[in-house]
Amino acid sequence: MKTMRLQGKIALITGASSGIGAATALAFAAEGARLILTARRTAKLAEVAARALAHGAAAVHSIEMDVRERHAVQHAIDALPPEWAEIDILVNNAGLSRGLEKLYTGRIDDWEEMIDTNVKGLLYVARAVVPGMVVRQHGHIVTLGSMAGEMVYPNGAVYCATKAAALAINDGLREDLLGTPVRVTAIDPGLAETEFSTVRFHGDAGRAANVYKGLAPLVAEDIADAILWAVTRPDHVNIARITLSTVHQANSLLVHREP
Ligand code: NDP
Ligand code: 8X3
Repeated sequence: MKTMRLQGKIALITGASSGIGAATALAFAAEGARLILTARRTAKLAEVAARALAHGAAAVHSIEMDVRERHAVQHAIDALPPEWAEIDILVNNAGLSRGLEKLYTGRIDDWEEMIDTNVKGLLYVARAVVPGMVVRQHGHIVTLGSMAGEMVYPNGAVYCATKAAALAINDGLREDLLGTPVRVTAIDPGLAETEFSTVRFHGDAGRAANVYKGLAPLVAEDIADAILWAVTRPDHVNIARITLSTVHQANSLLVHREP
């Protein structure tokens, strides 16, 4: 009989309605986790919750949450029912890109949305969840960075800056938690075909599909697999950072496309 490696664990995943967050929910579900799924689109969350239960999740608790809403984030964590309050794993995943333009012509509203979500939202969620982990002397935070945070690509300065910030926040958190058993991991994927590019191009699916043309991109399940691996290492092992990409991508700037 298969060992359920996350049995008895509570995992909170932000951005669980789609892509990497949804795939992580299903990967954790198959290991028997109890899942707190959060995002803004509740209908999509409900679909993921049903699939998670079918995959083996011990229980699912869904919360409508916009990570940009500082007080609502704190309230949602404070108001968790006691049986859900002791979060073992936080996957701080909610994020997005908007636009692909030169910095000097970019839309400032796009910048605000990326910074508010990818940087401030990441901080708000960590600030609400991590104190409980310190009190309980147990926990693991997984931050979704990106290859884009390791090397800037043209027309992506602001998105790349938010992901460089995510990496800095993740590294700083690991330093600040030194002396506790709480673990901190950054996951830095390259190109992965999710709703990411459709969101980036404000719903232009044709333009989004072109991003992955001629290559075999990562899929959300590849990244979920890396996250699951990181959180199932022995308690004394901290995976600091995993960078993963399709074999067709060397870094943010170099991609091989078949004609
Ligand atoms: P998707 O667009 O498929 O999923 C993004 C998720 O984030 C959705 O569930 C969305 O939910 C949620 N989200 C966005 N804004 C907010 C918000 N304000 N409050 C709460 N939730 C929000 O993209 P991915 O799965 O690809 O992206 C997930 C993470 O991975 C992001 O941080 C992204 O930057 C990162 N990443 C993605 C890569 C890729 O190539 N796809 C590569 C490297 C990193 P909802 O809209 O329902 O709120
Ligand atoms: C997502 C990867 O290269 O599309 O962070 O920006 S990329």
